[in-house]
Amino acid sequence: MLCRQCEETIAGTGCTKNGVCGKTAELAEKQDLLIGTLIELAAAGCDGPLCDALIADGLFMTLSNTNFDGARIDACRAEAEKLMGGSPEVRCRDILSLDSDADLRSLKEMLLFGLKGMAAYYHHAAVLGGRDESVTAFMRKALAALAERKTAEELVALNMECGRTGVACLALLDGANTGTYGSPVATVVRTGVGKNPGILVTGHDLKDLEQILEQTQGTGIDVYTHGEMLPANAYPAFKKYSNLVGNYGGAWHRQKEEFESFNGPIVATTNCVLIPRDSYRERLFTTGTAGVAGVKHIDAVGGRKDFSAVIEMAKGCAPPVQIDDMELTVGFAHSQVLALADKVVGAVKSGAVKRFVVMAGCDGREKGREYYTEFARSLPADTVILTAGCAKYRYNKLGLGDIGGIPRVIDAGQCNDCYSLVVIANALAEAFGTDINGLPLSFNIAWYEQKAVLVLLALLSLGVKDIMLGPRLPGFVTPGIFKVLVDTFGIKANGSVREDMVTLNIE
Ligand code: FSO
Ligand code: SF4
Repeated sequence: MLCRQCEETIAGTGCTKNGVCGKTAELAEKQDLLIGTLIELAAAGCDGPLCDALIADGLFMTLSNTNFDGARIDACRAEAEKLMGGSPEVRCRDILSLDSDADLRSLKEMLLFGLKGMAAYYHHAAVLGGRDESVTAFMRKALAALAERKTAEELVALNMECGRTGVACLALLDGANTGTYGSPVATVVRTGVGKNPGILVTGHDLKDLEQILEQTQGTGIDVYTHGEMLPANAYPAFKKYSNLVGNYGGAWHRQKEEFESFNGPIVATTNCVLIPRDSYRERLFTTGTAGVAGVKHIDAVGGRKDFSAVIEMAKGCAPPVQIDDMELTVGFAHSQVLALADKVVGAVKSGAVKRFVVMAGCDGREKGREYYTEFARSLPADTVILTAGCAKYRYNKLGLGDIGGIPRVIDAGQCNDCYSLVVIANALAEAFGTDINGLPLSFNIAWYEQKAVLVLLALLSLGVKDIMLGPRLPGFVTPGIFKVLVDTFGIKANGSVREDMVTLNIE
């Protein structure tokens, strides 16, 4: 196997025997075959709703920490073959190394990983009825392009188009989320626990949470969010459920300890799910594109999912063990921040807020990621952090306070809500008569998996310069391509806290 799609790839260059994530060589082979089949499907000119859904879901299933169930990967590939009317000549690895030139391969991998991120966002929008033919047409076109010989210029152009289409896809998802559940409002979420047994819902799928809340009402079972589901507490549509009692735990990589101490069943709706310990394996359920071999999976039937087995299990479980008891403020998506626009602009004009730092992205388990905690803690008191994604768990419990009522950590939501940060940055730029690069705004992005690759391409396509990327550079980016990123966009690799602060010009 050779997989180097995430930040934790071995030695920063590639997992070749087993993945750090737990992916085996056998599963990697199945995922490669699935990707190859999707490429063949796109190259064969397949389109239409069935084809689009299969491409989006198939790509999503191969995203890091999403699906560890080889049988479901195979089933998805079989569906694609059926759509094509037979088994294609699958050449995924050959396709990516069609050009022996390492830089061309690097650009193709960047495109493929950006597509995986786009597929995840598109899947979430589609679940709520969102559709955009320009996004699915681009996914088909770009997949097909992976099977063709392309020049570096053509591949750079495709990557930029991937970023632009990514912005459209994020906007589609934003519209689907807010159109279905309302615009998030500032909300204080408790992290302590009650005395009832609970169900823990992790991942990003809001519709799954909605169905669990509906089906759990009146059963005496409490529902808690975990990881990337925390921002769901801020949606008006979920506030009517008194059985949604708070958030338990932190980012995905701490799930093995947290799922153990939760005591009740856990529903993993998407990435990042990890291969479970035996201590909670029986209590873990997956749904949607998520999967782990040997773990119970709940499928939708006619759009509805039956969570009764989860609820029945919860009734016989002990309540969760408390691991902390704090209050977190969430819900600062674009509409809530724009409602405070006068206050924010006034604070910048008066000098009360000197700089914003976008610290969106992913968290990860490496010790070096403590850097982000230290970075947030070391920021001057007149600096405001704009965040989205599970990267926030590195600093959202530090109690960084507020500046005249403006929280110093403005949490726009999931990584799926990065569009909010674009809207907020554009609104600030308009208020100050400049462009995004002219604002007192720095970017220090933490990446882990392929949604972050798409967000990076989206930011580059918007012309954002001088992004700090870390904690390590992607293993799939060759020195030659990194030079292009540095020369064209001023991208910076992470370094020590001190150096970064100087580079970001915030001291
Ligand atoms: Fe995190 Fe995982 Fe949302 Fe990612 S839970 S790391 S960008 O897959 O999805 O932020
Ligand atoms: Fe390695 Fe990441 Fe690929 Fe898993 S997803 S095999 S950790 S590069």
